[in-house]
Amino acid sequence: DADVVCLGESMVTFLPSRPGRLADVPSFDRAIGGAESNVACTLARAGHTARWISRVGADGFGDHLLTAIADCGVDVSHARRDPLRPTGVYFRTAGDRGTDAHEVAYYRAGSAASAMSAATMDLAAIRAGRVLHLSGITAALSADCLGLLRELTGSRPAAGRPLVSFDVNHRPGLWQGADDARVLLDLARGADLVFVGEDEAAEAWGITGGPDALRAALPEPATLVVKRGAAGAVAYDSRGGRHTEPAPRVDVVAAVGAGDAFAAGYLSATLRGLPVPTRVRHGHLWAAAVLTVPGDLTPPPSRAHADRLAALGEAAWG
Ligand code: KDG
Repeated sequence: DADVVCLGESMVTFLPSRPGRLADVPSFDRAIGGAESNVACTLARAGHTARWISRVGADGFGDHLLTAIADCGVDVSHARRDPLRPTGVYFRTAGDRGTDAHEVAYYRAGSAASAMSAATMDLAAIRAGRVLHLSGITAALSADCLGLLRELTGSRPAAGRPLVSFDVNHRPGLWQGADDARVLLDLARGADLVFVGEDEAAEAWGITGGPDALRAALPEPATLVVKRGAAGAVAYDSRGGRHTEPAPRVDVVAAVGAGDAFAAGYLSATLRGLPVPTRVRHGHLWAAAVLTVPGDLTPPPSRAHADRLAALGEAAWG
């Protein structure tokens, strides 16, 4: 079975041919997007076995997504086609260099993936990996998708159950006044490993007291990783450990996808049994690779290269 199963909607993404407001951009180039498939693709490119589970329409965009994700080496055999609902798409602007400021326009309401539910998905296939990676984006797609996430995050650790990894991925544009704060906090409480950005936590939950305040609000997940952008990350482990790891300095081209790469790097090191601080360093290194390219996805550093960089002394970091 797979090392990691990633479940969530992927979309055909339209990236602008030049910077500017969505209203002014004359043309777009096609790419693929989707936080969970980004994690699956990045892990597969690093030699892990990764399965992506979702639904796409029986349309050309669905064909494109399945092909592009499979081309990364991901097992897409459990992704299903929905003959009645379309593949989601989204458009975004490039953002200002070095910032994450960009406009996003989603066309995904009523998409094939938004109809995923606990009753209609193959839960055994979803739980068949060593790690199950989920994100808060899925919770915002529909009541059925939220029910599916609740089912997958609700069970206590038991033999044979995958480690449940949850990236909060708060997307304000998808929630539209729904109860995002409570829903995302509840889901995070049911996961074993949680990734959250410090800014994101302030925006979603109004928690502004820094990493320790977040751990106080989220004591349940065995591991909580609080990402602080250029300031690095703090990981809290199940034994009361608190690990602060600075991030390498990079010249940021585009921030989109960096969180997914961070999760993938962290999970890769977790699967390899490396210690928590090294997992965070791998997260930083894989994120750095994506931060320096315009798209969401780029191959991660080789294992040998990442291991060498992760082993450098404190002075080389931050
Ligand atoms: O993490 C990058 C994602 O935000 C992007 O690929 C699109 O999944 C996406 C979303 O729903 O915003």
